Amino acid sequence: MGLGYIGLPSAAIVASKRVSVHGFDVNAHVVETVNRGRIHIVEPGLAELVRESVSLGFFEASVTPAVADVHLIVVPTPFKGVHEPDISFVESATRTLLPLLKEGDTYIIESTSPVGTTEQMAALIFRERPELKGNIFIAYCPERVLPGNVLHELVHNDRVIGGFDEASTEKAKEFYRLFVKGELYGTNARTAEMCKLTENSSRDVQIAFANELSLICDKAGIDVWELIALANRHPRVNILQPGAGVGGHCIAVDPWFIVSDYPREARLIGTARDINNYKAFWCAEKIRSTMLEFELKHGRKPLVALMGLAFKPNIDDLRESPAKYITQKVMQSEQNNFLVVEPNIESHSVFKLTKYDEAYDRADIVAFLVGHDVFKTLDYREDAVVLDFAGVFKRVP
Ligand code: SAJ
Repeated sequence: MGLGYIGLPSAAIVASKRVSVHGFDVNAHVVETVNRGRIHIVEPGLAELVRESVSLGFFEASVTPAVADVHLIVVPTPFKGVHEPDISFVESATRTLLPLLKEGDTYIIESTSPVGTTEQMAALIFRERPELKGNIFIAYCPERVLPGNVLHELVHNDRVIGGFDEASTEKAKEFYRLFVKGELYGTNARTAEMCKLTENSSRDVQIAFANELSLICDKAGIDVWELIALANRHPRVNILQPGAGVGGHCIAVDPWFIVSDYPREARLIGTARDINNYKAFWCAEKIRSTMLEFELKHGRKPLVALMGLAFKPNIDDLRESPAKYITQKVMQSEQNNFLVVEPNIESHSVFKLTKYDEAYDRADIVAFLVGHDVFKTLDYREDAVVLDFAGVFKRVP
């Protein structure tokens, strides 16, 4: 249920094991695309896998759900209100499925979910279909794949499987053994839900530490990249990299699910979110103040290159991107005098894109917002003001 960034690759991988897969999605365009053996998202290797499994007859999609033995819920869990988790898609997928559930079925939620969601869905199922109590298997098993490396990680990552009861854990493990080569670790549903939120919060907190250091170093006149590289030579220190902020629809979102439910306790997690959001704001302010300094010094407005729009290096995904936020913010009052660059996409509906090398050569001020590999091929320009938020020119010992 749900043929998005995780549902579609999961469906294709299971189908590649010659298991019949029925993909359900509410979006008719997605269903039509998949049934033609095509894909609607960008992910290396996925197009071939979907084409093959559809043409061999093991994978078909539809806007209506089907009777099956195993049901995977892989729908989005966005925000509502002020950073509150919205599980309405999980609930509506479950309600759609309700009339089709039968004795012996396995129902698994993979969507990132606040603690207690699986118990809530179990209660919903048993309320509407009381005869299924004790007769179906219910589990939570979070996806943990990295966009850009999804097909490899779906197979090779270890999985945490939290059953509603022990029999459910075992039954869900049986399903994942079909295609997972990593270890399968059993636990209860609440722990598995919290485990997913913990993984992404842990990364967020660690990046916030690096971003905080970058602000301190800017004031102290210290090269943060060199500092972190040197500190990491300590055998028990491993600091992540600062950047223009934290983006994507996972790490910038999931920690709020903990903060929202446990606001008094989750102080570090909430503060990390604030620091990482603030970093993007700070970068925008830094670009603006550098532009003003330039104008005062040279008596004319500078030409500014904004290098990168994606939410992280070497991808074409702009969702929740701090680079895009910074670009919008600095171009709010005037659109002239900016060259916007994103080498991983052809065009953009709002920004006119300039080739990265041309923008770099022409600009008076160059702000690196994303550390794309192609930017690292450029020679450092001594005659321009370079704001290297992404560590493109970092020289590490
Ligand atoms: N970032 C930094 N500094 C770093 C590392 C990352 O600023 O040292 C930034 C990136 O530029 C990006 C953001 O953090 O803006 C997130 O990027 P990411 O590569 O850390 O993670 P995602 O969002 O692509 O995928 C994460 C992964 N989670 C963890 O690594 C704990 C992935 O395994 C999850 O499956 C995915 O979230 C998800 O779907 O939840």
